[in-house]
Amino acid sequence: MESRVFEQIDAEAVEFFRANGWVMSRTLDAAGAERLRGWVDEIMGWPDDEGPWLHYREMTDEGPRLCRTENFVPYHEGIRDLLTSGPMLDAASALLGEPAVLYKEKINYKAAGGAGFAPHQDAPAYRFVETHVSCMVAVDDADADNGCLEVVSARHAEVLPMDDDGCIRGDVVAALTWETVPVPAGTTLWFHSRTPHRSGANASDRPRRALYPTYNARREGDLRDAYYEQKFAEFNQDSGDGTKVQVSLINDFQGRPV
Ligand SMILES: O=C(O)CCC(=O)C(=O)O
Repeated sequence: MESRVFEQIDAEAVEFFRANGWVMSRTLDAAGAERLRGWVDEIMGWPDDEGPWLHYREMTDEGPRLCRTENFVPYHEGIRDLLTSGPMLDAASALLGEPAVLYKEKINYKAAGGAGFAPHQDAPAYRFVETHVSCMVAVDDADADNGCLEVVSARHAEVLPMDDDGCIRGDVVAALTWETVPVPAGTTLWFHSRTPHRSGANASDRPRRALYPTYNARREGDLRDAYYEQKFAEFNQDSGDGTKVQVSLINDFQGRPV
C-alpha cells in the first residue's frame, strides 16, 4: 500500500480512509511541528502531583522513563487549540462524516528502549460511544527503527477475536497483512477505531513521541469528562497484577513496570 500523504482531508482522502481504515494528512508545517515539540517538552516537565493530568512511566535499560501522559487538554492552551478547533477538528468531522468532538487525548513518548504495543483494535477500550476516529500526530519522526505504527488495511468492519488481554488473538494476527507506516514529524496518521494496529519497541537512540487525540460524533455527546471518570474508576477497581504498566482499559502496552 502506497503511503500517500494528503495535503488535507478532502473527498479523496475520505474515500481512501473509508476503503482502508487509515489515511495520512499533512497537519503541521515545519514551524508548527517545532511548536508542537516545544509543547510536548512542557507537558513532559509537568509535576506528577499538581494536576489531574496523569503521567505513566515504564522501566527501560536506562532506568524509568515517561511512557504516556493523558488528560492534559484542559491545562495546555496551545494543544487545546490544536485539537479542538481548526483543521484537526475539521478533518475528524470529515472522516466521521458528521461534526466531531474530542473524546480523549494522550501522548505516547516511546523513549529510546521504550516498549511497543501488542496488536489490537481501539474500539474495545472505548466507553459510551459508537462512532469514533483517532490519529497519531507525529511529534518526532516515527520510523521502523524507533517503533512507528503498523496497520492492517481494509479490516475495520468488525471487532476481531480477542485474547484475555483484549488484544487480537494470535492466530488472527498471524493471518493479517501488516504494513509499517513511517510518519514524519508534523504528519498525522488517522485510523478507524477498529483498524488493527501494533508497534514495536524503540530500538533506536531517538525518542518517538506522538500525540493521539480521539474524536467521537458530537451527536453522541461531549463525553470527554465522563470517559476519564469511567477510566479512572475502572483502574481503581482493577489495578492489575503488577506485571504490566496499565495505561489502557485493554492490556496492549508491553512496557515493564517501574
Ligand atoms: O504509540 C504506539 O506505538 C502505539 C499506540 C497505541 O496503539 C495505543 O496507545 O493504543
